[in-house]
Amino acid sequence: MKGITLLLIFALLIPPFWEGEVTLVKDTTFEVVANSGKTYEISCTTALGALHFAAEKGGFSYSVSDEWYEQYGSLFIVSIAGVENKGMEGWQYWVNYPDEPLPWVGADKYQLKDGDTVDFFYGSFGCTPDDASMLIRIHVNIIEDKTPPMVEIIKPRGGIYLFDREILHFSGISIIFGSITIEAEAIDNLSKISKLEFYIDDHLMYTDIEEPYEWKWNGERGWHVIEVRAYDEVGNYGYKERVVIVI
Ligand SMILES: [Ca+2]
Repeated sequence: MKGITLLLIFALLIPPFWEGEVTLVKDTTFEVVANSGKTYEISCTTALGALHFAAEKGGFSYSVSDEWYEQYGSLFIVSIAGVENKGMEGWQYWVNYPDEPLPWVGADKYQLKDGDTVDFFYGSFGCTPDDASMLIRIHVNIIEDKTPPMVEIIKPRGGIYLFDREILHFSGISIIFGSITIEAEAIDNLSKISKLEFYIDDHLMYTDIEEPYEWKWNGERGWHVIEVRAYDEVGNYGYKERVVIVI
C-alpha cells in the first residue's frame, strides 16, 4: 500500500516532458508523412497541428500511422519523442482536461479554439493526463494571417539583357533584347506561399505554384510593366512591378 501511495505521489510529481505555447495560423495546413510513406495535408489548427508545432519548438519527434485511415478517416499517433505505443500502453490526447470530455476523433480531425490546452499523454487505456507516465501539455494560440507575402523580382533587375543574359547592371529600368526569363522570390512569415502570378501590362500570363518561380517571356517590342504577385495560403497577396523596354 505504501509502495502504491509512493508511486502515485511520484506519478503526480512527474513534470510534463514538454509544456509550452504554440501559435497556429487559421486556414493553413502542414504536411505529415505517415508510416506508409504517404503524405497527408493537415489543418494547422487541429490537435495534431498543435503537436506538430510543439514538436518543432521543443525539438522532439512524433510519428503517425495511416493503417486505419481508410476505415476511420484518421491518422493515429504511434510515437512521440521516441516513446512508442506498446501493448496496452499508448498515446492519447485530451483537450482542456479535465473540463471537457475525452475526444473521440483522431487528433488530425479535432479543430481547436484559441486558448485551448491540448495534452498528449502516455499510459494504458483509461488513464488520464494526471496519471500518465509521460505528458506533453500544449497551450494554443490561434491567429489569422492578414499580411501579404513579400515578393521580389530577381530578374530582370535594372540593366541590359541580351538573349536572357545580363550584360550590364545599373539601377532603374531594364533594357531587354530578345526573350527573358522572369524570376521571382517570395516569402510569407505566417503561412506558405500558394502561387505566384506573372503579369505583363495587367494581363495574367502565367501562374507558378512551385519554386523556383519563373516564366520565360518572349518580350514584345516597346515599354511594358512586369508585375509579379505572390499569394499566401489564405489569399493575401503582395506584388512588385518593374518597368522594362524590349528592343
Ligand atoms: Ca501572409
